[in-house]
Amino acid sequence: MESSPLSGLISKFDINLNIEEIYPFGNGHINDTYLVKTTPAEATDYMLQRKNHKIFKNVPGMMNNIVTTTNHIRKQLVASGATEVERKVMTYIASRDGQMFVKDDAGNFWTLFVFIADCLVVENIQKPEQAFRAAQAFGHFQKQLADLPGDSLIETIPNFHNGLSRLNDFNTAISTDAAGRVSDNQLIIKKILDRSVEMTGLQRGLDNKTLPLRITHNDTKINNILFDKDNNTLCIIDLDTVMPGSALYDFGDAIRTLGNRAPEDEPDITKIAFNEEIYKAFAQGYLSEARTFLSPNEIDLLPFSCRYMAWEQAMRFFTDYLNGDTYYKTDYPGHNLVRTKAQVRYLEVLEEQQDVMETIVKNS
Ligand code: GN1
Ligand code: MG
Repeated sequence: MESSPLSGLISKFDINLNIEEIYPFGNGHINDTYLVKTTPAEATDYMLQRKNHKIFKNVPGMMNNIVTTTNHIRKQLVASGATEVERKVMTYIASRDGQMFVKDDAGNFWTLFVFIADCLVVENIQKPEQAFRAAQAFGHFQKQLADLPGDSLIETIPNFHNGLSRLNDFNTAISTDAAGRVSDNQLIIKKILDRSVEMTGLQRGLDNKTLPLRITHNDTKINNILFDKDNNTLCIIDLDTVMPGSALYDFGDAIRTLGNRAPEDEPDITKIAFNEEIYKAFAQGYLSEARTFLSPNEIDLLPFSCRYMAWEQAMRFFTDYLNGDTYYKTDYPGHNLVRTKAQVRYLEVLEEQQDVMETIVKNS
């Protein structure tokens, strides 16, 4: 058994493990994640995660959201006679004192959950079939949570996808200009502001209730789905932001990464291009699950939601850049600026594709 500060932390969870090795895992922008390898080789491995409590200011509330939703999904899986339930929904381990986290001496919150073995995380889908299945999985996830009362969950990050509030933060970052980066980037600022009236329409729709509030994932990047080796979807992961939101956020955020032939931080913006085939497969897969509960208005707005999420993400990356890179982990100086430019370019590409995207949704 390895002895380290991390194994000391793990011993505070209500489970006895023979730890072989603990090492950093994955590439999230917010939390720190470790794989906890155990012996014997066939024993279940675990993931240890330090939650970023500067971003998630109410970790107990967030963990309550996660446990409420995973228990709800688990019950449905069991009731429907599903096999291998522990591979289809995340399982969190409580601490020995009955909390869903362990707090260390420095005030950090740690969580422990079952590692789902023999699965793949995909960073960039190329096969339409995979996109279809990913979309079904996200649509199914929303459906599974449709009968969970929204008031049982808190807003993990208040106003997370609220375009009016994000725009406000962006304007504040511009007027504060904390890192002295405004003057060099007037064109980006203009491109974002030029679209603000159209884009904030989504939030106004939620505020005046022409768009319904549902329980949504809110971070449907493609790397938040686990696939098995036969390309079947297993499980939706990264549940930190599961909370009340719009179904449009989930559709749009998935296309933000999936519909783009280049990564979200592609430095060469000439490589940013729309993947129509993948978009079509995704729209068909999503609607195969979600058509039963979406309103006609929501369905009409699916293509718009992709532009919205690219706009919002451009603004979030750029706000962080202007603030001096305090939110997202960055790999090099200027990373947030590169990300912003890539998102703005992708937004323009989506605008060029608007008619194509609308026709595909109408025919799906
Ligand atoms: C963050 O940590 P990660 O990569 O799952 C962010 C998402 C952004 C994403 C951009 C809590 O997600 O909202 O879309 O980076 N999560 C949070 O890549 O802010
Ligand atoms: Mg993630």
